[in-house]
Amino acid sequence: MSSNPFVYIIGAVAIIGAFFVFGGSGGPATDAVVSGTATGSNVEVVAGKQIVTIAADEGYSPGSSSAKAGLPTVLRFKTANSFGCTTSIRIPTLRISEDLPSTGTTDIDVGTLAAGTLTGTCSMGMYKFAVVAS
Ligand SMILES: [Cu+2]
Repeated sequence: MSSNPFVYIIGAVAIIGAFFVFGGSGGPATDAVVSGTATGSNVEVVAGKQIVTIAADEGYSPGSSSAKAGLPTVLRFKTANSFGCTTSIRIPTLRISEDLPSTGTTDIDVGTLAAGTLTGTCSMGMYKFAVVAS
């Protein structure tokens, strides 16, 4: 028996909850969707949260992303019929170890991004990705 539907429900509730917290306060310009401002094209800021989208298949694409330091950030991994070891994410400095579905979207919360380079790898340490924050 799979617990996956339950996980999706929890995820959906969390996303909706975050929407209320960040989107429902009637706050200032932080609610705006800002794309491509001093960040890479795979990086966007939605309601104050920075989202770095990385495709995992045969390696990670893009291998290096440019982001802004000081923003709460999630790495959004996308897989589409991916079966290699790239579906197993390791970010040693944050003690993150997470498996991706072979097809789907997985957000990994990396907290508020510090200036510098955040590096992750596949489970074997063979493929790498980096988020360079400044
Ligand atoms: Cu590998």
